[in-house]
This record gives sequence, C-alpha cells and structure tokens, in this order.
Amino acid sequence: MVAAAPFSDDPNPPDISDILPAAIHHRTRVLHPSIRKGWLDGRGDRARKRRGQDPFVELPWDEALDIAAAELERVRREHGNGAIFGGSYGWASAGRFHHALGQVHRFLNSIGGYVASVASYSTAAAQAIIPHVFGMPFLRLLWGHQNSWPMIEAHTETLVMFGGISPKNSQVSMGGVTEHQALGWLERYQAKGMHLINIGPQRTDTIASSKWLPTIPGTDTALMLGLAHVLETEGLVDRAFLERCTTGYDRFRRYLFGETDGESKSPEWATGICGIEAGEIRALAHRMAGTRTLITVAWALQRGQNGEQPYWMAAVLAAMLGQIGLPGGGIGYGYGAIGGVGVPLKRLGGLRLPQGDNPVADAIPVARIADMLLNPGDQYEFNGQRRVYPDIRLVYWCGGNPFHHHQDLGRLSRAWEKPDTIIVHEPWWTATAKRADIVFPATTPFEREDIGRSPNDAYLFHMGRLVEPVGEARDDYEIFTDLARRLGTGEVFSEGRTAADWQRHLYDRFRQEAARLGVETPGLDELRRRNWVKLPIEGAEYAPVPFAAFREDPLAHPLNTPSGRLEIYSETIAGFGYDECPGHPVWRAPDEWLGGPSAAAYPLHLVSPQPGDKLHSQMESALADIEDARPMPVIMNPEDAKARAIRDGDPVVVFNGRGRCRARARVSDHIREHVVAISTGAWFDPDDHDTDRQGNPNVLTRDIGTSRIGQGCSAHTTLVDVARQERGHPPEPST
Ligand SMILES: Nc1nc2c(c(=O)[nH]1)N[C@H]1C(S)=C(S)[C@@H](COP(=O)(O)OP(=O)(O)OC[C@H]3O[C@@H](n4cnc5c(=O)[nH]c(N)nc54)[C@H](O)[C@@H]3O)O[C@H]1N2
Ligand SMILES: Nc1nc2c(c(=O)[nH]1)N[C@H]1C(S)=C(S)[C@@H](COP(=O)(O)OP(=O)(O)OC[C@H]3O[C@@H](n4cnc5c(=O)[nH]c(N)nc54)[C@H](O)[C@@H]3O)O[C@H]1N2
Ligand SMILES: [Mo]
Repeated sequence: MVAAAPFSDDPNPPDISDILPAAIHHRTRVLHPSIRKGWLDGRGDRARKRRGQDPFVELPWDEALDIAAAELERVRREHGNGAIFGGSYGWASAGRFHHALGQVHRFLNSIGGYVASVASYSTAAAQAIIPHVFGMPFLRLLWGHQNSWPMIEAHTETLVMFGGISPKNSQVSMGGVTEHQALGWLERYQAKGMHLINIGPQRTDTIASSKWLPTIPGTDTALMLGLAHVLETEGLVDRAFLERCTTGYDRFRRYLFGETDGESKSPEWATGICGIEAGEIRALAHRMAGTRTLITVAWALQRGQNGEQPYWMAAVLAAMLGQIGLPGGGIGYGYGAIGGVGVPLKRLGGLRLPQGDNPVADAIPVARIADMLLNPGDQYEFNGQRRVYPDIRLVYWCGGNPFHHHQDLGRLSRAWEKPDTIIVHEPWWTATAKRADIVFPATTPFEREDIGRSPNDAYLFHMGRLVEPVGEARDDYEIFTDLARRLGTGEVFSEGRTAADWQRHLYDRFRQEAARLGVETPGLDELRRRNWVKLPIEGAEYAPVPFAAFREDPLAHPLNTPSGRLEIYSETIAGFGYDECPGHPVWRAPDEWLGGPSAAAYPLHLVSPQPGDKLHSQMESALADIEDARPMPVIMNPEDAKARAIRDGDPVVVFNGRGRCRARARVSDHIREHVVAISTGAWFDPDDHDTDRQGNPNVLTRDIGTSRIGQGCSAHTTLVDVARQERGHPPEPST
C-alpha cells in the first residue's frame, strides 16, 4: 500500500486515512505469536507484576496455540467460565464478518461463556437514564426518534448545542461512514441564518461562526436549571404540553424553586456555577421560548460524574418549551458525535456474525473493569440492582486497547496484576499488547476480504484484500477456529464454514432481509466486481417528525414508561434511593470541578475529547513518527499560559495526584480560561518516573462510575495543573 485516496462522492473527506499505508507496514506490527518470558517460565505467580517489562518469546503458531488452549482449559476446569473476562471493549476495525468483538464473543460462547461488559464508554450513562425518561433504549431514540439534518434545516430557528456539534467527530462511525455530511449541514444552517449557540469549554466544538457561551465543564445541568427557572418565572412554560405529555413536573418545580433544598435555581444561582452571566441566561431562555428551538447534547456531557443529569435535564427543559413532537423542535443527543446521526435512512437489518448464547449470566458495566479486577466479591449498585464483582483469572482482549481507553491508567496497571493470564490479539504492539502474556498477531482489514456495511450509512462495500498478511499475522477467525478445535468446540464455532463461506452466508441473509423491505442489492459476486453500491435508502421520508403521534394523542400513543408519558419525575429511580440521582434531575457538584475545594490544588479542568486525526489510538504508531507530533498538544488559554510562563510550543508536564504526562503547549483563546484539553489517542508509555512520554490524558483522569445509575466512565471529571518541563518533575503524586 502506498497511498489512500478519498472516496469520490464524499463532500467532506477526512484526512484520517492518509496515514493508513504507513501504519499497515509499520515497524510496530506484531509479526509472530509472542509469549511473555516470565509467564512462560511458569514459576510462582508467573511474575504478574512484570507485565509490560518482561521480554517476549516468539513461538511457532502451533506451539503458541497449544499453550493458549491449555491455559483456557485450565482456567475453565479450575475456576469455571465465570473466571474469564471477555468484555473486550473497543472499536476494532470496519468489516462485518471479521469484526473482532463479534469473533471473540462467539468464540468464548462456544467454549462455555464468559463475563461480558454492558453498554459503552461512549454512552453508558445515557443508556441507563434515557429508558427511564423516554421509555425506550437510548440507541433507539438516537437512530429513530430525532430530527434529521434536513428537518432541522427546514424548521429549526435556534439550535442550542451543549458540547457543540463537531464535524471532526462525525468523520467516523461504527462500521464506516461514506459521505461526511455534518459540516455541510452546519454551513447550510448558518447560511440560512439559524441561531447557532455552542455551550461548552471550547469554541472549536462546532462551526466557528456559532455564538459561544464558554461554560465551566460539568456544570451544564446548573445552566439548564437556570434556563428552566427563567421559563417558569416569566410564564414561558408550555403548561398544556406538560400536563398532557409528562409526569412529575410539579415535584421538579418545587426543587427548581428551592422548596426541597432551600436553594432557588435562579439564573444568578446558575451564574455562580457555570460562569455564564445571568443576563445571558435570561436572553437565551427568551430566545428558546420565542423561536422553534432544538436542544442538542453531545455525548461528552455524560462522560463525567453524574453524566445522567444533563441528559435528563435537557429533556425536561425541552418538555417545558413544549416543542417535543414539532418539526425542528425538542431534543436530540449526539449529532456530530459519530457520522450517521441525523441522516434520514431506511433501516436495514445488520450483517452480523451470530454470537450464540452466553451461559455465564455475569456482566459488568463496561467502565468498571479496574474495580472488578481489584475487588472480586465486592458488591456494587447498578441501575437499581445490587451486583457482585466476579473473580477473574483470565482476561481475553481482541479489538480494543484498555491501556488507551480506560481512566486512571496507574490504577488499571495495579488491577492488571491480578489475573493469572491475559491474552490479546492485536495487529500492533499497543500498550495493552505489551502488557499481555500471550499476544497473537492479527491481520488488519487490508489483509483479508470482507463486506463493509453500517446500518447508519446508505452504502454497501466489498472490501478486497489489498496486501498479504504482515509477518505471520492471521485473521481473528482463523485463530479462534484453531483454538476452538483444540478445546473440542471447533464445529460449534465454525459450523464447518471458511471465512468466505460465512461471508456469503451472512450476505445472502442480509440480501433476503433487504429484499423483504423492498431494497434491491446486488449478488455478492456482482458487489465484488462493482466494489461499492449506494442503496436507495436515504431520504427525508425515512425520518418522520419525532414524537409527533405521542404529542398529538399521548393516550393512544403512549411512551413505554410506567406513566406512559415523559418522566420528569420517575418513581422507579426514586425507589433506588440514590442521593446522587433522586426522582427528578438535580445539580450535584462533582468531586472535581473548578468551583470545588480540589481546585485549590489543581486549578485547571482537563477535558479529553476524541482525536481529530485518527480513530482513538489506532494508527498511533505511524502518527507518532511525524516530526514534533508527540507528546500530544495540550490546548490552554493565554491567561493560564501566562500565569505559568508557558509559551506556545513549550514542552510541559500535565499532572495531578493520580499521574502526569508530557505535552506540548498550544496556546489558544478558543478554550475557556482554567480549562485545558488533551485529545485521547496517544499510546501509554510511562518513563522511569511514571511520567507518560506521549501525552495520554488517561494517566490523569478519574476512574469512578458516572453514578450508581449508569456506572459509565467519568473521564471529563478531572482537575490538573500544568508546568513547564524544564523545571523538572512535579512533586510525586500524593495518592
Ligand atoms: N475523528 C474522530 N472522531 C470520533 C472518534 C475518534 O476517535 N476520532 N471517536 C468516536 C467515538 S468512539 C465517540 S464515543 C464520539 C464521542 O463524541 P463526543 O462525546 O461528542 O465528543 P468528544 O470529542 O469526546 O467531546 C466533545 C466536546 O465536549 C466538550 N465537553 C467536555 N466536557 C464537557 C462538559 O461538561 N460540558 C460541555 N458543554 N462540553 C463538554 C469538550 O470541549 C469536547 O471537545 O466521537 C466519535 N468520533
Ligand atoms: N479520557 C478519555 N478516555 C476515553 C474517552 C474520552 O472521551 N476521554 N472516550 C472513550 C470512548 S467513547 C471510547 S469508544 C474508547 C476507545 O476505545 P479503544 O479501545 O481505545 O478503541 P480503539 O483504539 O479503536 O481500539 C481498537 C484496538 O483494536 C485493534 N484492532 C483493529 N482492528 C483489529 C482486528 O481486526 N483484530 C484485532 N484483534 N484487533 C484489531 C486496534 O489496533 C486497536 O488497538 O476510549 C474511551 N476513553
Ligand atoms: Mo466511543
């Protein structure tokens, strides 16, 4: 591979793919099956503490597979399948059959099951709270009950974007996105004269011409309460809508006016928390009440402590405005978070490898992995349930990079010493692969044939094999087939099919399903010849006005909530007895934020958004080679830089009580004062002083659940400080 070119029909092609050829042939590829020496020697506790430091021994495939199969067998026999953790979170790569997570889960099911993980780092808090409020899964709301881009263009007058709508983030999508539309729509909204309001710490979170309200991170719920207060005191609330379509408003209203906690949520109160002037809050409330307004909320807002609250409160605010069910009005979550949100599509069934059944019932909230490894047998709460962490002996990862994605990597390193064995399939020597015991080299999509298809995109692709497998890399499917055979479940796993057989089988099923829905698709051989086809499934007619029937007649078209209405007060949640999330949305100060006591020690709030130049940590190997690319930039406000005698481009150390990393200062007034931003994506690479050399923000982030409701990741609830690197290392972490 020498170059990657954009797709001809893409209106706004990203340049992420430029780096692919360099990454595919990079020196950091895993070339041979590799087993950590200390583990192989097999003495004592197999030197678990030396994970990440020991050298690896390269072995022939057959020998390495025998060893892995024997270890899986031992753990199964001695501890049962409930001691195998196979959550294996991550995005892996596009391609339907070779999707790594589908492969590992099918394999582990075939050998008797595994402890799974539920929800995602992306939207765990949303997935927990939204069903209580709207009576449907979050992902169904997202893909089926939101205003489409064209509907917004036609009807919305004011677009209030909490956390922005980022064209950068909509460059990618699960399974692939072909036409990158988000920027084009935002430009059309702007040309039309729509009021675009970006609420959040960074101006760059959406199109530059938007009005920017630079808020303090983690305080959106307070600002929304301030807006609600204005609506209520100035008679701008749609009472008729609230009475017909919602339940519990009066109880929420008592909280709004401080009858239950002694604090009225006035705009002045909100100002003291979120940093936006009361006059500005009033003016925004007036505009929202006086125009067709769509409130949008980025996923990032729920990736913080009590991230459930802004999601719930935004729905309450939209209900108070009474525009839910009107075209271009109401509420929407995650426009721009990934490509495909807002695109009006006829939904076709997926093209997915069947997973089989998992006989192990146990599953953890995805971001609680370190808690689980550190505290086997401990109880925890999850969305009204009391659960117990299992005792994990073997961790299997295929298609994810926890030493990139998890919070507080120092803590994860300690948790990682607990299991007997860690098996990883990876194309590259990532931080996670380096910390495994058994590493199998996996192919990338360019080294195998597959079918490309996303349910959130109108295209269908044949993905040809472009290059021979690098080194001794094998497809995950082949590796699992060989392991399953050794464990006596070869037939259950493969059903006697080759990869090509499976692809034809899955594709034929997809084709039949599409035909049933009236969509013609080419046969597989024709698709292979044509490379790609655009299916006739995109059009405004496929996205009707969300909640229109419910709004019209909520008795005939109730929501699937206990009350049949939108729940401003939820008896179910109140029944859980969680103070952080009583029966209605509330503002609760996070443990770390700029208004709290910990800001005295670490006075800057760190946000860690997704990287614009890649997908998570993928292709990092080749990107890190680019001159001056690492360590990662830390974006900081000129005032904060000046106070620390830091100039643009200076090498700095970002630190707090949990850890520290190197970074390069990028001084910009597009970020709010006292907020700094480091994108995720760098490979964790600590030096002898435990300072990460590359700039991975997760050495700094806090590893707590969003709340007992969602137990999601709280990456955005993090305070830090920054110092110029010449001054030597900052003090040792205190915790
Ligand atoms: N190019 C690229 N695109 C991606 C990805 C990628 O790796 N690369 N990853 C994809 C994935 S997996 C996901 S889940 C989505 C995530 O999509 P999002 O969650 O929407 O995006 P983020 O980039 O994490 O954050 C967006 C912005 O939220 C702001 N923010 C942070 N905290 C707060 C807060 O408390 N309040 C407010 N108002 N704003 C806040 C930050 O300024 C940040 O820049 O992105 C997807 N898109
Ligand atoms: N601080 C902070 N942390 C975050 C976030 C944040 O906003 N802030 N966001 C979180 C979110 S939303 C997400 S989604 C996660 C991202 O989670 P990550 O797990 O970091 O995601 P990826 O980097 O996509 O991981 C995929 C891995 O699979 C490998 N891979 C690719 N193709 C194949 C294949 O075919 N076979 C095999 N075996 N392996 C393959 C890739 O090389 C890569 O190492 O990060 C989370 N972490
Ligand atoms: Mo994500």
